[in-house]
Order: sequence, then structure tokens, then C-alpha cells
Amino acid sequence: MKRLFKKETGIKLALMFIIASMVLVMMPAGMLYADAIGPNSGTSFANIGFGVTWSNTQNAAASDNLYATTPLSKPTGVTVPLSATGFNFNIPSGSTINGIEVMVERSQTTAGRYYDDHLRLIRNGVPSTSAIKYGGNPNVVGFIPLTDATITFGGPTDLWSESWTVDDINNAGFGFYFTARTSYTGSICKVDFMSMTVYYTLPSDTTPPVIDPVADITL
Ligand SMILES: [Ca+2]
Repeated sequence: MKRLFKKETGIKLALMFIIASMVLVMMPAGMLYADAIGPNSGTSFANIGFGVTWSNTQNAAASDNLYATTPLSKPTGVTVPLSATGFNFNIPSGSTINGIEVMVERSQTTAGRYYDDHLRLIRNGVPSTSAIKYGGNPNVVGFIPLTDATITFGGPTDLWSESWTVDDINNAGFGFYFTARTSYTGSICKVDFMSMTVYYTLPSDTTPPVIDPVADITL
């Protein structure tokens, strides 16, 4: 009798384990596998276009108080885009891209001159035509500060008005560029660090788990 009771209990436990496993497998993938990579650092930096360019662009690879800088005598207007690519994302094949977030740590040497102008995502080495965000009116959102501060664009569910594949994100030519604008000369804009985080969902695993109740449950 005692032996029978133990066996029934063991069978019940095995059934509960199987049902619990099935529920986990059937849950929406996003509940189980939402993930993110970043913030990653860029490895390749460049001035995109002509005009007054940024010096020491490679200094935007780390938050270390070494800067990519504009010249003090830069004419007024928008800077040449400072691009960062080579973020070394390695998102698994078949994943769904949910959001893209970029961060720029920057400052300037004279108050109230430079402000964030716009940023564009770069796909396979080519700046996107529509994936663009603007820094906003500096009289409302503020000018670039005198001490390093990081501004964030995009987020976990923001695809910047476009769709992105895993190959787009993992591509060495994926990244973004940053521009600043000034109405006055006499300030140096300094970019310390450009980084990115990508949010994604792993593909659903439709393969049932291998369960051996006899092996897993001691009767
Ligand atoms: Ca730096």
C-alpha cells in the first residue's frame, strides 16, 4: 500500500512537470526571450562629407575624457556628421529587432553656443534617408553643457521609422552619425563617447523539450 502511494505520487509529479514544461514552451516568445546587447562602442569613426571636420574622431570610442573635437574657429552652422560604425553586434539569426538606442556623451567649451542638431542611423555604411532624429530647440531643451553629459535617442521599442534585420544590425557598416550646430564661433564641441544598444527577441523555439519522467522523478 505504501509503495503504491509513492508510485501514484511520483506519477502525479511527473505529469505536473510535463504540463509545466509545456506551458513554458507555449508562452509568447517575447515573455521568455526579450533581450538586449549594449551599450556597445563603435570601432570605426569618420567625418562624412566636406567642410570643417572633427579632429581625433577615434576618441569617440570610449568614455575616457579624450575627445573628438571641432576647431575653435569653426564657422557657424551645422558640423560635418561624425559617424560611428563597427559596433560588433552579434544578435542570433532569426531574432526580431525591437528597438535601437544611441547615446552621445558630449560637452562644449563656451556656454550657450553648440546644440544637438540631428542624428541618423547608418545601414551598411550608408546614412539612412528616414531614420533621423533632431535634438530640438536649444532654447527649450538646452544647449550642449560645459561638462560631459549623455543624451539618448531612440529606445527599446523605437525602430526609427524603419525595419531592420539581424544582418543589418550585425553588419560592420551599421551605426549612426551625430551633428551639432552653432550660431556663434568661439566654442569647441567635444564628443567623448558614441554608443549603441539594440533590443531584440530571440526566435521562438518550437522544439519540445526532451523529458524522461522515469529519469527525472524517482518513484
Ligand atoms: Ca573618448
